[in-house]
Amino acid sequence: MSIADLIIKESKKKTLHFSLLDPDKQSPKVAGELAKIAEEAGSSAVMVGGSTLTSCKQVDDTVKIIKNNSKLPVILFPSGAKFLSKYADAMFFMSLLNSRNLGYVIREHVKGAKFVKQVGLETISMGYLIVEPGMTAGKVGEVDLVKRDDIGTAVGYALASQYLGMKFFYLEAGSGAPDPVSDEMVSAVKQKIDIPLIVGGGIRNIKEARKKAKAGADIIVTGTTLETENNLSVSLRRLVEAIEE
Ligand code: 1GP
Repeated sequence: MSIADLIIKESKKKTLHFSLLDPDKQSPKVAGELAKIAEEAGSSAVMVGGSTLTSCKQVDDTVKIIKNNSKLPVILFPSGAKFLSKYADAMFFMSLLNSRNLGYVIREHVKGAKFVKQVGLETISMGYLIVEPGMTAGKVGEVDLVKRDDIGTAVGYALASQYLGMKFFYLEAGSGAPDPVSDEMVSAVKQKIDIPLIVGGGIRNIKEARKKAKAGADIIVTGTTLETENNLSVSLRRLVEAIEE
């Protein structure tokens, strides 16, 4: 079974948690240790990516160590064609739908496609939408941010993603956002689409994670908490349990 199909199947049973590791934020060794903790806590996959990467080697080194340290699927979350790794299990073949820069919408994909074919990476198509405040991803991605209360526009992008054949839709507030996307936006999008809804950006505690799960998120992504929590193994396990309920 492909990783995408496995995720879709599992997400029908419970809300899943994905751990995001940015190779620019810690050494590969630390990333490997964090992946092990994430696996033990019940996270379902490790996403690897970030907006400020500088080399493909950074991604390769991080992915290799994560693969050595855990059995979780490693899914690339790439910001460009230069940051792909043959060592990953799959990649989000994602289009940053509200970018003004066509590179993030489709042209980087064209540049990377031959490499993807050559190494046989599983591609998981995903519509990616950045909502205020957007943080670094919003700036680097040259995004026309969707306003926090503009639910109609978010629903339009989500439906357009589904109609274009995307397998997943990701509502993103930006890594480290002071507030995640609103529960109202999550709920309205979830009610309209049939593909799994991923929500991330600014989810830093159990209460917020549970609210997003209740609002309809199928998958919750956290990144910053992995880097900052003192007692990560306990707090992440609690968060995963809270969204599964
Ligand atoms: C970024 O949504 C993810 O793409 C993670 O955000 O770092 O705020 O958890 P945080």
